[in-house]
Amino acid sequence: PSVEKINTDIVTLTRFLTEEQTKHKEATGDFTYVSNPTFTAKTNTSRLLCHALQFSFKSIAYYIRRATLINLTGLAGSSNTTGDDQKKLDVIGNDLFIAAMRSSGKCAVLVSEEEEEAIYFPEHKNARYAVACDPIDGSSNLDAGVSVGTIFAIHKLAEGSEGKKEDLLKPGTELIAAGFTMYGASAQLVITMKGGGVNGFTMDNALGEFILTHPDMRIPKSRSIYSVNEGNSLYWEEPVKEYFNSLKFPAEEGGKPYSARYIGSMVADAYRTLLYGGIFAYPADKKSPKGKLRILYECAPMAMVFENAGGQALNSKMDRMMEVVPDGIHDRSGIFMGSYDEIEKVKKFHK
Ligand code: AHM
Ligand code: MG
Repeated sequence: PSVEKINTDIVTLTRFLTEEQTKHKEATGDFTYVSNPTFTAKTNTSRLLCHALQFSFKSIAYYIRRATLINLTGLAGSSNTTGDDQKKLDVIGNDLFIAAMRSSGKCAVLVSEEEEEAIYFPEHKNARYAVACDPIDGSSNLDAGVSVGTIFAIHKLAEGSEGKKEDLLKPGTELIAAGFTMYGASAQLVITMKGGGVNGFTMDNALGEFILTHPDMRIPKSRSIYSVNEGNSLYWEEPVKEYFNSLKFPAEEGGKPYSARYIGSMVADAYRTLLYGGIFAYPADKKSPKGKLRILYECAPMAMVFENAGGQALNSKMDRMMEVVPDGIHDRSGIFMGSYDEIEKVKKFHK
């Protein structure tokens, strides 16, 4: 490339968060924001948590890339809370994430898909955050080298709380930050903060940094792509069947049917949907009346990303996903998320 085309003013994730912080000085001491720039303790708080998150993404990406070479494919011989067989990488991803949160010193309570109970870090008295994560989402795809990802959601502890699971059993509207990293051809990090936009970063393996490559992501208002496991259609409720049929068999003469895209890794299906538009759905059905995906670390963080990018996310009762309050840390929900207009169509079919 010619010299003048090389970008030397690179925005790393760390730089991005620092600049956001100074932009929002007036905001409270949140995940990145500080109320008073001289109060560095708060600044450090958010940075430390963020550094720990970044490190866990980098190290999970590293092990996934090397899995086939270092005998990390296949099952670990154990199963998690919901009886899923754990892959060796599920176990490693979980351990890496827990270690990162513990060592940050800023996380008081952690819920992971791979752990039945919430994990507490009482040794960190100043920790003010509660984190939920799915360390490796889509792990059934791992051995085939298909994209998987890590999903995370961050709440602030309630005033006076030292960290309990109730700090996470809150609606998505109270999340202070959420996002996911997809380990694909490159590692892509998508992050959003309360009241903010959605920003996408690409891992530069040589620099070891996440670089801002997709600033202020907006999901297209509509696009003729649907993403759902059609193998479940026998069990779908009528409105769901009718909605998807309407995409495949357009009512108007000469209308063009939608394209189908389903990877079976929510992060990858969600990332494509965010960039290209369309809909991703995992509806509740007659076989799984509560749905498959988990509210705390799959549905709510994705809903926050989609809403902040201008899209919508609903559960199978057509409630706003962000307002759903789970009773238990591993509760499930049906979900429809995607382009604004596409979700409006889903609502029409449910009236
Ligand atoms: P996991 O967390 O055990 O990997 O399961 C979640 C995954 C999602 O990534 C994906 O959207 C869905 O399960 C696919 O399920 P199915 O194989 O039933 O289509
Ligand atoms: Mg998952």
